[in-house]
Amino acid sequence: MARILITSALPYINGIKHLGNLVGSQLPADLFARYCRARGHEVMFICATDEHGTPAELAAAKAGQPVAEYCAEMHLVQAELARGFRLSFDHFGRSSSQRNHALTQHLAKRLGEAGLISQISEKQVYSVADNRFLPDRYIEGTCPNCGYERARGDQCEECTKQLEPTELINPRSAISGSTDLEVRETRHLFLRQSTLRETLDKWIDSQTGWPVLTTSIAKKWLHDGDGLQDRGITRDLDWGVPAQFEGAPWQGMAGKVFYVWFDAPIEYIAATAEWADAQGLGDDAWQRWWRTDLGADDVRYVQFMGKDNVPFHTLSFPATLIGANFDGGEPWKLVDYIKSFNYLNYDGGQFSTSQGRGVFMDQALEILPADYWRWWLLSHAPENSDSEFTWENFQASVNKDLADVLGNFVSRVTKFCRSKFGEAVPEGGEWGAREAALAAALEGRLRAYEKHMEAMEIRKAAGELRALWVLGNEYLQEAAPWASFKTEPEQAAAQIRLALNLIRFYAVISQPFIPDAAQATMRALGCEDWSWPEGAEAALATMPAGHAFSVPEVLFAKISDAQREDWAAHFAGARG
Ligand code: B3M
Ligand code: ZN
Repeated sequence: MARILITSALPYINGIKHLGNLVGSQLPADLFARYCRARGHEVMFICATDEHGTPAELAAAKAGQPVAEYCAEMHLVQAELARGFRLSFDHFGRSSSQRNHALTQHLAKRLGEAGLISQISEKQVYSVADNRFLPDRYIEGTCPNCGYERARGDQCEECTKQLEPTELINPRSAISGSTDLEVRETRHLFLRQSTLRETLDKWIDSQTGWPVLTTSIAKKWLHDGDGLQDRGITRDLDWGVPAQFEGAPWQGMAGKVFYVWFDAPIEYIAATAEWADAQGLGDDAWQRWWRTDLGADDVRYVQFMGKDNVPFHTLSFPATLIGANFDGGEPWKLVDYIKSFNYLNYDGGQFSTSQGRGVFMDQALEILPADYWRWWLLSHAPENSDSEFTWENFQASVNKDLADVLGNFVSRVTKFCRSKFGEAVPEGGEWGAREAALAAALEGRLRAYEKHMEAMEIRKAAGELRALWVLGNEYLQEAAPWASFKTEPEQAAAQIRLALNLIRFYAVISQPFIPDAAQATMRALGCEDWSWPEGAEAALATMPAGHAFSVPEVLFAKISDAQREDWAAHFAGARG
């Protein structure tokens, strides 16, 4: 049994997330967390809403609400949707929590004491029309790196480059659209990342087996151009973690807050402390996950995120944690593996929050249960390249994989048994060569499935799972218990006994992908034994003859052409 710490990138508070956001971090993280728990590991699975910075302020202003109130409400909305998608967080925290305020200031102080923070008077974009500085997302313009026209002041979404607002070409205010902008002086704290360049480079080189997508992005920003730059970690904003606080090793930061990307990853740790608080546990309960001197040395830490988040997780956040350990400071747990994703596109274009394009989490659950979405999204996860959601593809996958293959198997076997033997596992008969061959085939594929799940190769894992479901259907077709029943009822009984146990086997191994269907199946089977199959043969004898069951409701309904056309038309425009 291992100890596995899993974090998903924190969804911004600025509205309901679309399916592209979901499949880029929270959902695959949940798949992995569920799998690790099913294998008996001790798991801590953490997520939170990312509540600071310009995304939060802009969204609150648009909603006409005070930002604190907006965040509190939107956190509840996002938490409810996470539950709807069955995201099994141990804790879903808030980056605006007291815990995160305290920890962010504490780490900043450590960095300051280690000489890794400097105060720099810098030029910032000031909007005359808006009467304020325009940090980060308050400013938009053309990316100097790739030419994308809607780059934001802190990062270009297109090429992932981290930017300074003053670098944008043709800048405009995101508040008023005004181009009447000036550059004015303001003082800020800078994290001296450049001094950590070699340390970070060596650390990344020492990580084995990271996905190419992750390392290539990190290496690019370490070495391209002038290399890793020092980053401003404070902003002229009201909402956030105050940069001037009691015991701070600097002066002059009153009225400023830390940059959202400085405090957001720290919330991974703070949210674990929030979890401990909520459980009524002491600090040692969360520290054993995060401090290698306090028990976290045997923890494996895995992060999930979209590719645009990679620079912050391979460079900025490690810089914070490594820096906090300077001069015999505090040894914080660094990430062991970063699983990053490309983008999911929507029907020939991009999902877009700002333009309301695509299917959003609330809308998805209004039309179909979570499992349908989980299965499609995970089996089409944008791992090696961008992938695309189309309604045709969605309909085809659901109807074929879930309804025709898995659902049909469950329904045929349970109904046949009810009509011929009654609602209990039948007795009599023995396995023949066909059953032994099936068990061997299942075992081979199960081991492949485990291997892909452990490696977080999600599409490959989904492919193996589908193949496992197909094996059952093929077996049923060939064994044809409805025919053998007439001449050799004992043989049919043995076949159905195996098939009923195979349904349980499917429920247990499919649970990380489709938890609701797995639960419903186990309930119908009257079985509470969720133990992971060690060997297929033994697993197929879990429920003995005489074990009572009932026929479950239809597990997956097919999507009709009319429904598909309806949804495609309904979601074609922007969200209202
Ligand atoms: N909220 C960005 C995003 O959702 C950001 C992630 C923070 S992870 C610490 O893409
Ligand atoms: Zn760019």
